[in-house]
Amino acid sequence: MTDFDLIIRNADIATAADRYSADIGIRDGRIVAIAQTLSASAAEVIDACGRLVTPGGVDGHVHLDQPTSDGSVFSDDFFTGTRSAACGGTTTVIPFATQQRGHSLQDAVDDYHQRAKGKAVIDYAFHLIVSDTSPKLIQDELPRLIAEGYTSVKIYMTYDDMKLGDRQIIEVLATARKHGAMTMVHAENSDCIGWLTEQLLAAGLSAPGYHSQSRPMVVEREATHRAIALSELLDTPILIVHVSGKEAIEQIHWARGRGLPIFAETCPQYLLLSAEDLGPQNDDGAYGMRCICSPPPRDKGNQEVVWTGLANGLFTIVSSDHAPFNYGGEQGKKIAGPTAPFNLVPNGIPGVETRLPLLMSEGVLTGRIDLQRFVALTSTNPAKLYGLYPQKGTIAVGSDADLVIWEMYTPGQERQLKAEMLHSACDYTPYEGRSLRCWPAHTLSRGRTVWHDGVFTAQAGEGQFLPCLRPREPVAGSPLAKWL
Ligand code: DUC
Ligand code: ZN
Ligand code: ZN
Repeated sequence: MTDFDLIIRNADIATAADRYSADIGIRDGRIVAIAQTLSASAAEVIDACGRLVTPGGVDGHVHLDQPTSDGSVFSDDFFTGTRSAACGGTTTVIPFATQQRGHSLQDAVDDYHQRAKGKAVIDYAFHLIVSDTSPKLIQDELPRLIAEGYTSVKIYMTYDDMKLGDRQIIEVLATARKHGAMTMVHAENSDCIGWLTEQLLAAGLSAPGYHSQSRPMVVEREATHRAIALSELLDTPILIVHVSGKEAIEQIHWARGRGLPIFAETCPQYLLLSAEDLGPQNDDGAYGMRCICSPPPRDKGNQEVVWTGLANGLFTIVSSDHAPFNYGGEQGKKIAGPTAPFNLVPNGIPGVETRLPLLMSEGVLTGRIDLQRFVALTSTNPAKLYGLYPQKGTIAVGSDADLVIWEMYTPGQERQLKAEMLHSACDYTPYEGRSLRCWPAHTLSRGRTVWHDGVFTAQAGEGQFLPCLRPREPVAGSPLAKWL
């Protein structure tokens, strides 16, 4: 009988707060000891050889095997999507159980559990997407699901099959406040997008590049401001997801200055891609479809403001918004045909595997953000925000042994990112050809090796569902009770 199942020796540990050298002792999938030197015995020893070890990534915004309204099919299911996550150092994903209008939220949750069952290779929780706010949902279903561990709700201010009006948003925020849930908001003004799209199409401007012009920054800025105002009215926190640039950041900065509890997420596409990536880049004119996502990537100036927001603490989390659709075939980006107008192209790009290596390469190793900030943004903060901390999101005694051992490439030995290196079922990466300065050498999920030296080693179904704690205390009554 050994003391530990596994010891990781000579780890250069980085958490959101600290950096130090130690051995990590693991038993039954958990970290049970951290010491300068562990002299106990173990069934297995991994020598980290002084390499950097960070907590496994927590990706709080991932779309896997989600039903769609246009017949398009997400290229990743729970097996390929979580495999891709693991190979890029992410050990927890939170995809979305999506309510279809006219159906219950419980149906969405049941269906999503079936889709995940026997497939996920790393641990996962579910956010809820509310697209229909019947009294039954608001009064019974949502409170019950929050109590059962589905403690975050995403709402859309755009997309015809998903969007909620302000009155409906208020209903959701009131319920979130009362029951201690976190509300995630996709902030874009639907009517502005609808009108601009009609004008562009009427003028014959339908190529992928016009997607950006149909959703200019003002559209995001207005909706961001409105979401903040509704959050203030209801006295409850919100997270603005996938913030793309300066004007939305200015709104969030203003709200924070008023002491409002506004959290913000951004994604690698708003740091590394721009509207130019949607433009025509080869003969078939459809190439830009690959980078169609919403909000759209902006320009270099906006990228810089987003980088600054990472460094100065404006952003709470960096997620991938992994929403993979194949470029080839007829079920993905080209569901409406190879020359379809931009408004009929499925929105979303892959990124769950590249999130950590790109942010480490382009953020930490260029000096734009420090290592502690990197860990906070990609692991600790999402775990806290969504009620999974300290089981997930840190390296500490009692936490799950979700760990990444990094390989840093020596200068001059950088590698080029290629879609064929990745483990998603998606047939492209929008970051093709980018220089990588590092990649996870080893990913452990609850002490199991799931990725090591270029080999994926996990089995489908080894990932576990994680019920989430409430991110904050429920608040009794309405903030407007004094008027009622
Ligand atoms: N936008 C979203 O809101 N979700 C999925 C992908 C995208 O581009
Ligand atoms: Zn969204
Ligand atoms: Zn999304």
